[in-house]
Amino acid sequence: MKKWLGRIYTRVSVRIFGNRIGVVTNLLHYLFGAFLRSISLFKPWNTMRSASDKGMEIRENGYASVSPVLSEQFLSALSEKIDRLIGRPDQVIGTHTAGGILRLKDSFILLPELEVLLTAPELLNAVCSYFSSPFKVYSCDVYRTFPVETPIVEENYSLIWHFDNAPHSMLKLMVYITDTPEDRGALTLVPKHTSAELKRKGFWDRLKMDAFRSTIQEQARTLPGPKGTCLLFTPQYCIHKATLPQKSYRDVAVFLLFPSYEFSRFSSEVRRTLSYNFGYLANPFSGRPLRVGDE
Ligand SMILES: O=C(O)CCC(=O)C(=O)O
Repeated sequence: MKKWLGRIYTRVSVRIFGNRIGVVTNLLHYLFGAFLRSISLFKPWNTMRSASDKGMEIRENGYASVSPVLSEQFLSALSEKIDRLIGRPDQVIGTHTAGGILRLKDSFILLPELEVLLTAPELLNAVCSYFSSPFKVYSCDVYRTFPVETPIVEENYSLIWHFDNAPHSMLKLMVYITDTPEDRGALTLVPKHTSAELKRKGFWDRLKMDAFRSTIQEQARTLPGPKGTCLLFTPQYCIHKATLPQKSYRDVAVFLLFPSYEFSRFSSEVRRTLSYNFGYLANPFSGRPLRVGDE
């Protein structure tokens, strides 16, 4: 009985909201959007709308790629530092190595220079144009994926095609810290329009995808790029998956972004909070996170 009710709830919620994060959380995010739109009448944000056509691209396709925004020197130094930190067993969550993933603990505390990425003008323009408002950073996550002969998907469910279960307004920023050609773990996704069609036809549960597999594989796009490439995408609208590199490894920094009436400021306390926020922003008014922890 409980299982049945769960299934009905999923079907109805995915049909209405496109996710299953709960009615109250969805309504809070829609209300917050309306609040931002109403106060934008008194703030000069609408000038941002035409500032970047990347915002338009994200709206239309569900994703956009912004070319490396930082110097080669900065990116190499960052990459070497991450490599050193990931080499320290006390600094990583190593429990999912059978899934080909190692997550850095305290990412934004140890890597305050990541702020430079978030404040690069090309990115600011693209994100503000997408949201038509300033934005706040909800979380920061730095991880490495690496080859595993037979990965255990239960240790890394990102390896299976999926939608993220997240509020409509969330935007994900993934920055390649290492050069990421197709065979080194580039992200793969299905553009928003086709993904929406598959969601309408019933694709939601990543463990029940057989009927959708061939369309997903036909329509999927792999997004390679040199280090510093910034992928902005809406994982709740685009079916996507991780692919382990065939050789070497891939490091990324991932930030979850939400529209806001002001930009985040990154004090050491804020960087600590962002390093431990996981899931999604549960309440955009209070800033309450869904989950706090190491992963
Ligand atoms: O690491 C990747 O390439 C994709 C990760 C993923 O599935 C996600 O961010 O939801």
